[in-house]
Amino acid sequence: QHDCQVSNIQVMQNFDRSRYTGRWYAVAKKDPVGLFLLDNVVAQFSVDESGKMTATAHGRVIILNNWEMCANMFGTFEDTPDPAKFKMRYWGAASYLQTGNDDHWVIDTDYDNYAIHYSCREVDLDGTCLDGYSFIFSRHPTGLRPEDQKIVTNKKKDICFLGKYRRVGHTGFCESS
Ligand code: FEN
Repeated sequence: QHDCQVSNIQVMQNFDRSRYTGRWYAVAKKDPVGLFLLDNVVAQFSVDESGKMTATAHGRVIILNNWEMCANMFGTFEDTPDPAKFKMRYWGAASYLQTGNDDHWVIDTDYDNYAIHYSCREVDLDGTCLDGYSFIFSRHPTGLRPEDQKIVTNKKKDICFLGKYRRVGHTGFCESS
């Protein structure tokens, strides 16, 4: 299970997208190569009348000239044969924000407290992830409950990102937008 092959990574069984809707606070993240969200990351997932999943996210970024901005991002999800694996197209409300099309996998969640997200952008020749990112989400802005911490640590190990996360601070920077 710890061969770090992207193709062997276990995702959430019987993922229920409707239970996943609503607000999630990022409490930790593993960054990809390149531009990303710095902190104050909050995501909001929705499922529309046709069952399609969409999401918005905001987070603090620092653009040229050291300007602090709140990046408002949008994502639409394309289903795959695995209910916990999606393709996510994303873009920003502002034109300077990068757009992309990433994998979006839900590794584990209890829907009410924690969720572990994973995205590998580039798989190496040996099958491990060369460039990827991951969010640890909590329903609580204050962080993970102690009883969820060991589950999350084990999952970080399973996806071979243990030790690569940084805590995501919430200062209220993006709360006004
Ligand atoms: C996710 C789940 C909910 C929906 C979405 C998510 C992903 C968001 C991503 C954001 C990327 C941000 C970028 C910022 C940027 C998974 C939370 C959508 C993938 C790429 C800068 C910084 C500095 C600059 C220009 C742009 O472009 N930042 O000068």
